[in-house]
Amino acid sequence: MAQFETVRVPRRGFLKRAAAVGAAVPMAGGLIAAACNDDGADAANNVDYKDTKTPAAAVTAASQEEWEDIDHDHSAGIQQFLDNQESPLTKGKGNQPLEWTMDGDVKVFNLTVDEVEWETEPGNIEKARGYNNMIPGPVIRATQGETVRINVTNNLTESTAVHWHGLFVPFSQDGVGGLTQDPIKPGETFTYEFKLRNSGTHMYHAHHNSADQVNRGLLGAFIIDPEDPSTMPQYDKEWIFVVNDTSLGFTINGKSWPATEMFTAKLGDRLLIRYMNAGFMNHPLHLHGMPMLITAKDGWPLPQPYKCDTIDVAPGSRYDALVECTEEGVWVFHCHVLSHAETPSGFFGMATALKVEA
Ligand SMILES: [Cu+2]
Repeated sequence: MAQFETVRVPRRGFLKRAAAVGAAVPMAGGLIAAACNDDGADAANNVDYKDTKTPAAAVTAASQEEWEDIDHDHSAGIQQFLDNQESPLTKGKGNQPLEWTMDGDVKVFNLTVDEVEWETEPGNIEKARGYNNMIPGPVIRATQGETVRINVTNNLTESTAVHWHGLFVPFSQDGVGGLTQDPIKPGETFTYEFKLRNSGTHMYHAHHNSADQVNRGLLGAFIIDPEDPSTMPQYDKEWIFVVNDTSLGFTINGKSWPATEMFTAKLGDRLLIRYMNAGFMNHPLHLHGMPMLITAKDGWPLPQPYKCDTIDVAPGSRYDALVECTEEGVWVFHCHVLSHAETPSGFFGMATALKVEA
């Protein structure tokens, strides 16, 4: 592991960092960073910014870095991020809508649980797990009152089970391996079926060896539109915003800056952000430029919505936030535990932007 006290991040460290981040592997529920110390000089540059001990290290490194290098690296990172919006710098994209078929009145979805090689930032490929080979998993969407059937095929090398996080379901369908069902063994398919009783921003995720399975990618959004649309705010655009940490680094929708996706809205749009956290840590997510109106917590409408510019999303929780896009610009959007989002080399990890254009 890199020794933070002696670390300096020179200009070339900007690219070097990607390799260092890729070297961390989860083990026994914790994190062991194995830097690519192929030679002494490179070892000094291999700062693992994913490590939770980073803040002091970042400050030390900053004080040792030439200010011109800091400026250069910040600009270079922002340029990479902007380039990523024109042409993605990494392979793979999560949160894609999940197709369904109808069997009578039942909406039928198919999920596979897969071992995946997932590129979180340019050149950094992690041994991850994903539903339908993507991180976050595909978005399951249906309307309150519908009955859904979800066929889950386990392609992992270990057992799994799927929990429907936030939904009213019969006990037998709650997806806790060893409690509500036998775990789904490698190669097996298990079918869940239940009626959607409560609307809102929910999730599905592994609930078997879950500290490892969820943290390495087995989580997706489960959006249930209300039967009566007047029970939630009207919106023009929707941004599903899944954060994660530790095993795959600090990510938004499975990607780390500069590979995170910028969201574009038009001036005057009402944007609904649906936050969810698959990680081990709280992430106070901060949008520049405009306030957010928090309208729901864990899928339940708040009796008294409130405005804020930073919303602390705890593991497992969801928030609905409405943004009136009144201010033109490219507004940075990042976790305000700043060690999850910035280093002396500029943004990394949990950072993106909201572009509001005329
Ligand atoms: Cu954070």
